[in-house]
Amino acid sequence: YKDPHCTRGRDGVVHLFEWKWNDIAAECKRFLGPYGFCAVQTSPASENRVVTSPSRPWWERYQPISYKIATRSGNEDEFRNMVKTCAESGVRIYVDVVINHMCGGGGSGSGTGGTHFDADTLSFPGVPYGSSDFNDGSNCHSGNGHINNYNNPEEVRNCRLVNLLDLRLSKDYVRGKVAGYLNHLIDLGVAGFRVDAAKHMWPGDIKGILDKVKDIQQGGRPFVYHEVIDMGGEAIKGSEYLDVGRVTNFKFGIEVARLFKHQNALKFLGNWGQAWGMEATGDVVNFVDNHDNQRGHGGGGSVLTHWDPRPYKLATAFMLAHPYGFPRVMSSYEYNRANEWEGPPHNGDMSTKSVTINGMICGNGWACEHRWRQIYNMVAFRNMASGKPVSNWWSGADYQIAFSRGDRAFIAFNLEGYDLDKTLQTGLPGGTYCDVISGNLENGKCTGGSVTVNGDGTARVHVCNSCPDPMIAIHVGAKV
Ligand code: LAG
Ligand code: CA
Repeated sequence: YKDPHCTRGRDGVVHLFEWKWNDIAAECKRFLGPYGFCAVQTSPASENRVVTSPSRPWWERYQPISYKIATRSGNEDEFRNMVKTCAESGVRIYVDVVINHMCGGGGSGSGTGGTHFDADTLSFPGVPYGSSDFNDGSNCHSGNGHINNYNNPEEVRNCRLVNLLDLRLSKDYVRGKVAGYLNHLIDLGVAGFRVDAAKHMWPGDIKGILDKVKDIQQGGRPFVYHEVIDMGGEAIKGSEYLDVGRVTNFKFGIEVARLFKHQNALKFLGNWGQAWGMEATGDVVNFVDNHDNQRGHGGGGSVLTHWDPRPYKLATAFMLAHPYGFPRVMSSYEYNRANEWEGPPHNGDMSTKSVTINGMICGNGWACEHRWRQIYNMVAFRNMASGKPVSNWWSGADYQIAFSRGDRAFIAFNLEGYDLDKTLQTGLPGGTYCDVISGNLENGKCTGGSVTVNGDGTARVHVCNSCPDPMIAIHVGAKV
């Protein structure tokens, strides 16, 4: 379950949060394929509750009504076409799967696919699930049916998370229905799953489900990564899930936020990885922020987001430059930050707006961090450096570091209050390289800065401090 199944020479997944299936298809073809991304993480594909108060929040997609593929992102035909188009561009699809629960308790109505439900009687005819398919009553002993105590694993896994109707995954019937949904997605060509709310499910139940899941069409087990919010200090540990996949590494974003906000010295990054209390490189999916914690949900905490572009680009570039873990790039939309619940950019009828492209930049309120030069060029850097360890580690002052990836790539950061101007060993063959942070290699010329590497691999490295992006990055794929 730990292999992301990237096609040759690719690495990293981008979360195209709330994008429509048709827009993802177009993006695979025109951008993600050509620029070397391995995969896309989609928003949940299963039919969800239509929440009207507040009006169509992003989080309604975490309230399943059935396993029919019918959401604001599109229908099954559009989904199938997306997977096919992305595959033709060499890009995999991982789906965010919500299998711990159905919708919130109370009320009835129909979902985004028109399927009826009754959350008072625990009736979901679209699956179908009835009251005996939920943990309420017999399995949850918290008193009020909710999770009150995060130090009690029984409660965390058998009671209602924010009042969401908790599925009885110990039951073979329920496991079979969930596995049926995952197998349907595999039939549609997906290569992996981001498992929502995994902390709220027993690892043994997850194994029981995955045992019923088939191999992916590309061959092998699906890539499975579990959302386990473990920042230390709670009863449930991410390490409990490593037999059934990787875990989302929440410590990563917390630590890089401190580093790139000048609260912890960059020079300590010399042993970045497991020595920092994080899981092994093959066990994690790393991210600077995700759709939850960028708006204070899902563990919250102090993370960098696209709203603070300068440190955000530095932290994301570091994530992509360093070989530790499998990286996930966030791609957000803009909204009124006073209303963190706001759904994606929408038309008058609440349908999601399409992503428009003006040159390299997205319009219609889509932030598209993955199209920022400092980010997409670092995906290329990572692909070029694949398999090469960190070498030539250098740290000068507290907030000045540089390292190579073998003889393939080199990066330097300077968060001190003065320029970095030093001769350093880059490990690269002699020649002139474009700094892919300040520009691109176009028609044999650098549109931004460049670095001249001498025959012995040394180069005079100049990194400004007050410029927009106080880092430089060079690699063998952008040599003049
Ligand atoms: C997660 N982790 O295990 C996510 O980190 C978390 O953000 C998800 O909740 C949760 N799993 C369920 O998939 C999100 C929103 C919640 C929202 C929930 C269901 O963060 O705010 O809850 O999705 O839509 C909302 C209301 C609650 C209400 C609940 C049920 O905010 O007040 O009780 O719906 O009606
Ligand atoms: Ca549960």
